[in-house]
Amino acid sequence: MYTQALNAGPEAAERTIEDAAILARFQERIDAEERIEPNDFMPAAYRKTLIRQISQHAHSEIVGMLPEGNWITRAPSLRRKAALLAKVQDECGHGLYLYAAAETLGVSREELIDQLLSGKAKYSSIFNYPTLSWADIGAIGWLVDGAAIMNQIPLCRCSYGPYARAMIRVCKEESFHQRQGYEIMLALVRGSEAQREMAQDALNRWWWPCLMMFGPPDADSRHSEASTRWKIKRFSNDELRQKFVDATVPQARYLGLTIPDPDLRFNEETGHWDYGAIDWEEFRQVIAGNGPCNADRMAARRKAHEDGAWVREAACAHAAKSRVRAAA
Ligand code: BYC
Repeated sequence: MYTQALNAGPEAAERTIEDAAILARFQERIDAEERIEPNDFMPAAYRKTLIRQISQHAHSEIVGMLPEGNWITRAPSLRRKAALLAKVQDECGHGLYLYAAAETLGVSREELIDQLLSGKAKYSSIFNYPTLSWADIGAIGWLVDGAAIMNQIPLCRCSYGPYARAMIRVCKEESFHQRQGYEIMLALVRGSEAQREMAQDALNRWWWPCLMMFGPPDADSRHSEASTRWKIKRFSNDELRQKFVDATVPQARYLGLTIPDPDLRFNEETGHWDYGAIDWEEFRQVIAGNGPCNADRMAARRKAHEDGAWVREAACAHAAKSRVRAAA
């Protein structure tokens, strides 16, 4: 790079060397585990990848309210309804912290919402599957929130301050969600034969999509190299997937349920559970918009946005009035 710059003339060379020094200083800060804050220098690519990941994460939390929200009116008891309501509200709160964290990078909330509603932005593949029975609410809490915790605990140490701090509270709440899900599963497996079968059926349907939540295999993960160098990611997609499998197999055994993978076996040499091949074509189809519920999820979000237009207008009118009063 330096030779190239020198060939381009002394001024360009000086600029390039200066830029390289600034970039090297940024990387030194990352390597020294310093937190990067909104007003600090950051390379454009670092900003871009954070906006991408944080906004996808925020969209996932918001779209993630839909599969479970579907069961609030059908929860089997008042206690279950209260817990599910609280969980779904927590997911909404997570979405809002995350949009606020993304806004610190210079992108507006409107832009982010437009990207989601126009289908340009991704959200987690897992929320494009249907919730067919009450056991699915147990399976989501146990497995989906369990996978989310595995992915998000390391994000509490992410190099970008506002994202890392948001993750601390999110993880505490996800931990309650995971327990409430596991407790639903426990009640079902201790119930009638039909309830046990319902729990097994939910595990059968959610297991593989949960493994896909961690993203493509490391060899196909296009953002991993840079995100790891910048300490946004602390573990690779495959490492986190393995940690999730290792943690979840004993939990399934305790429930007396069978993980739907004939190739699952404990590997004495590695000390990990080996699992079977993931259907990556299904994953590609789901993130391309062709999953079982993609169209429904987007239609629900668009309708909610349209129905909420009057709230945004009223809030803007109120804010404008307050500004006029403050200026008078
Ligand atoms: N679904 O290079 P890669 C929750 C995309 S919410 C869809 O490995 P990266 C909860 C990826 O975006 C859980 N897309 O990417 C809420 C990229 O596409 P683009 C959400 C996926 O970023 C309610 C491409 O594939 N959690 O917990 O290094 C109720 C290549 O991937 C998925 C987060 O968002 C997927 N599963 O790694 C209950 C956590 N996987 O952008 C629970 C934060 C990958 O190039 N995010 N893609 O078009 C992350 O940690 C990382 O973004 C990922 C992917 C591990 C997901």
